[in-house]
Amino acid sequence: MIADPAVTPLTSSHLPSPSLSRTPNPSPVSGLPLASPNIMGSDFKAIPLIDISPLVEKIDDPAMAGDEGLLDVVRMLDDACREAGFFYVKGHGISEPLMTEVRDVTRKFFQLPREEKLKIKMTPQSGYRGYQRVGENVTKGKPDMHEAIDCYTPIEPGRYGDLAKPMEGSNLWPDYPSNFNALLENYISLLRDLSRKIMRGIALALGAPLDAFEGGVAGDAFWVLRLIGYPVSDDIPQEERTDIGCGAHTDYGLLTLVNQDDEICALEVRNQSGEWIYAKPVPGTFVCNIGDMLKVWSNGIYQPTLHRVVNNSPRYRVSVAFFYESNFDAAVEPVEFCREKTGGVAKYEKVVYGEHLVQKVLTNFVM
Ligand SMILES: O=C(O)CCC(=O)C(=O)O
Repeated sequence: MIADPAVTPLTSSHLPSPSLSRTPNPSPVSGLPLASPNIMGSDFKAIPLIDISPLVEKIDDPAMAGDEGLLDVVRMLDDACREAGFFYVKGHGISEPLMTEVRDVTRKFFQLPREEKLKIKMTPQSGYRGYQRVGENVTKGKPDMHEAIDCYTPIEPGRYGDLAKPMEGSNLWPDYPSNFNALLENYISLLRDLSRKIMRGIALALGAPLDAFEGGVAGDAFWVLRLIGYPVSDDIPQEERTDIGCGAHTDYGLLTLVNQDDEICALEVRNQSGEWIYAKPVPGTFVCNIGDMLKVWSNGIYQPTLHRVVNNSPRYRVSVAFFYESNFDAAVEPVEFCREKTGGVAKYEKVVYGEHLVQKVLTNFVM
């Protein structure tokens, strides 16, 4: 395990008393805070670590209102979303052996001969699902030094009319490792539920109803899974090499949960001064960050943070990123109560999530 000075565990003793620093809560769940009106963004030097077990255990319980443990988690989520846009979670209920196994099968797949990996090659015909070689993913026009398998919520033909046409289809699963498909399907189902719960906590942190990110916004949340391998630089031919595993970007949806390699420090998050802060591995945690749709919905109260991956280590790095998004056809716009807290004017135009995604996917790959 890597020593971890950049990770600050938050505890309730670090939190201001709601009666001193927060507006009393007018949300439907009494005893929970309403987000304060100051806009996020800071020169954070560390990414907070939050033990979300009270949230995971109680958020679906109708009798949870006023629960102190849950209230603390909600406050910590609020602080983290305002200040860093990133946070680690532990106490999330996904077992560490499962997290490790998911990374292990990913690593085993990437160790296969190229011809084997290309059996599930991503193409426009596959709905942009499947395997992409090092350099095929581009961020802001530059090839990323990673290989990946991209999986998306399956889309039946015609499901969203023309909107989803380029991404229609089912996922391409490799034959080897043989448990890949079953393992990943189970993992996706667990992460969907965990993400729903964290989004309930984020809804409360904003002072919104518990189910604000359900129904027409994310009741049928679209999900994306990227299994990513970052080769050692020396293993990439000189003429193809850049120094960036994944270029600086924000994520498209609501919430991302990254299951990262336990030993390699490579994910970097930019603070307001432009410094890159490491999201060092903390075994057993997910690194979470908020995405573009949450920024639009909250009228910028919570904003996504630029991040990138640079694998300078002499070892191959693996990460598995799960993206929890709005409904594919959701038209996301700043909600009224967030507009009121931020000067009364919508800062962002309405975005149909699926259009945003398709536009990104069509420009993200060179094949
Ligand atoms: O590999 C990682 O740690 C993060 C990957 C990432 O930022 C992404 O796929 O959007």
